[in-house]
Amino acid sequence: MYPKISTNLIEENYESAKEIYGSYGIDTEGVLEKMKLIPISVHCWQGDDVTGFEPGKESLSGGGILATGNFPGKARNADELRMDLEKVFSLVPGKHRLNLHAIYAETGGKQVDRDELQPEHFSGWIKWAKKNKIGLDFNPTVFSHPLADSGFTLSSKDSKVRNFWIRHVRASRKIAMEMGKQLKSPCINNLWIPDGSKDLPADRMTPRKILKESLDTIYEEKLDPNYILDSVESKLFGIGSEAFVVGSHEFYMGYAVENKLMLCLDSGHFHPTEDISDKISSVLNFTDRLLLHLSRGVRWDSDHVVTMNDQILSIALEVKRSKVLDRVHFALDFFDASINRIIAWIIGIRAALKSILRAILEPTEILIEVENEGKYGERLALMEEFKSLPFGAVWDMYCLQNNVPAGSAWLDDVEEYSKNIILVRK
Ligand code: RNT
Ligand code: ZN
Repeated sequence: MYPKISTNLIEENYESAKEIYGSYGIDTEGVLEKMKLIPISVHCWQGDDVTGFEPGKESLSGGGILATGNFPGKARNADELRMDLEKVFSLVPGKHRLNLHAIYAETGGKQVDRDELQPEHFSGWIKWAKKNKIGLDFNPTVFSHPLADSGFTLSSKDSKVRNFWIRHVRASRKIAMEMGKQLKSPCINNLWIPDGSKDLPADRMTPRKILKESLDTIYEEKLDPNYILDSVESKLFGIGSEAFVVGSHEFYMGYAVENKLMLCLDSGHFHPTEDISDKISSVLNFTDRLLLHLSRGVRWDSDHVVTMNDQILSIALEVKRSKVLDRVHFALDFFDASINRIIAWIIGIRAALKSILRAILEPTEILIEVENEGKYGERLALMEEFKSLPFGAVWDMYCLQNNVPAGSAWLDDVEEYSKNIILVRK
């Protein structure tokens, strides 16, 4: 049994936190209301180590990404994955979204290649999303497939390979559009491809020209932004693409700006000391919206579970300070197979939400005021003091209002679920 915080204590603590924040001009009630409008796009792939349900596939392969660990009980089919997700959603405050990949299609055991996928293969997910009143986001899966084995997909010099992937991404846009239409909430269709090479290429220009042409073919069809929002995700390197990645940051930044697409910044896709928080106010001067993949790289793009670390906090603070909460979409992207997958999910979602809440609670106006007066010592002093404001008491209230356990009590729920459901899976 993990300690439970009593409702009385939560209310008492909240009242004093409200007063302290109030003295800095922050209205905690308003902040709690605002939190209700911020969805996190929860990635389905933490539930099965990015395996998906294609008949005969047992694990993720290729693409330069890797899920390590062998914790028992990963979801083996869509029903199990949905059940696990329901558990997860029941233990985090707020209303969120689910982010699917094309490999999570339900084809009734039939082999349907990726370029033939249709919205009907996702009708189970759409039905489930309707029932649970959540929105869906989507991703074409351009890895874990024989036609991705060469390390090149949309930038391949082989037209057979390239055209297959063009057809797949186009099919994905149709699926995403249907999701957005049926759920009455625009579906973000995010494209990430693994293309690149292990060692120094002699020609970097040709693959990038080919990728640009493939993208032009994919996005030439204009689709209704009320249903679908297209985004493109860059990367610095991957396993097996250490020397060269075709879809680099500059490449997609240029492409997104020129073609009015959304850019996706993954917090694990830059140099290990490079922080994506500083990019937010730059990118949003040139694009309408921004998708963020929150992840935690440990020495490399290792996709560790998101925690409330400096990186995630500064991302949240930048979004708040730049007043762009309505133009930024928060999504999660990690896959840890070494610990209980339900716990991994919940840690990441709660950490992201806590960071966002803590950022919204920051008395930013005061910082800007002293900054404008040139009082830089005071600015730094206040930033330090604000770190120990009682955001935890507001977080507990947010949990209470949303009927989910505050503190660590959610672990008891997961333990029960794991014992009865997860650990009995073979
Ligand atoms: C890979 C990208 C990409 C994937 C998911 C599974 O480095 O981050 O977003 O993690 O699409
Ligand atoms: Zn990502």
